[in-house]
Amino acid sequence: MIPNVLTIAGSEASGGAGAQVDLRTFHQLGTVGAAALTLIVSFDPNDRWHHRVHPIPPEVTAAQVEAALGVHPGLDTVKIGMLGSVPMIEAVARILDDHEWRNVVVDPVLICKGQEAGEALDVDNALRELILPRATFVTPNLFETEALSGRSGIEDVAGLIAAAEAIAAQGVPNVYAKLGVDVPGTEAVDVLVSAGREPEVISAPKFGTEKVSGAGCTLAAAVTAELAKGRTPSEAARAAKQFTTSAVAKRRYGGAPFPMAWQGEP
Ligand code: PXL
Repeated sequence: MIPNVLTIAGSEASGGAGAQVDLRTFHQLGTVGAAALTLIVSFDPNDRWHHRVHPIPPEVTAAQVEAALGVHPGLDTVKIGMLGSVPMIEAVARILDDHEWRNVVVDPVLICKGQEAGEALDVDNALRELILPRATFVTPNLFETEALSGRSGIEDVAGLIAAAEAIAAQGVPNVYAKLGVDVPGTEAVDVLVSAGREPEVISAPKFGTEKVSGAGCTLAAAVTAELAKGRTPSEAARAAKQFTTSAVAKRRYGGAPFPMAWQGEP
């Protein structure tokens, strides 16, 4: 049986991030993807690639989830991507409560260029209060790790583990935190903190020094697919790291100043 998986995420029209990346990753890793959209992002090529964010009404997102669950009754693995607003976060918390999910993978996307800082703070608090306690696996980048743990100035793996443990202490069974490309060194270093296990350091060589659009979405979607296939959190994390490293190595350049991760064949 090929497992079904669902992403609840934003659309990014160029295909370099969000639901488009999730669906490609799900497909590439042998799962059948469904997608419920939360918002629509259109970069503005005439205004420094500013993200124009168009929200979708939360009840429309809930209707999409209802449709996906109706078609795929065994669906029990979901990835949560960019939610963008407090009402959407509240609606997704209800969606998470109204169905029995085995795996809830949360990519805690806090801000995207173009959002107001005040709005981002509200989203940060609502994610922490309403989504984190319902997650089985979260995948914060460095900025999100600092925001969700309340610790700033993380610059090495020890600091990353301590912050991931602080997030885990908020009731998340698996926290996969990423130092990212901006921290000096030749390796892209991540950590997995899972309840009842020693922290694991998962690292791979960096390919270049620039940020690659969709790398974070790829990682979280790959974890989602691997968990749906029955892998343990540690196995899923390692497989996802390998898949994401490969997608970054195969990145594609176009008219934007940043490349996008590519999950398919070269
Ligand atoms: O990479 C974060 C992200 C997630 N989801 C959507 C996005 C972005 C960044 O551009 O547009 C829809």
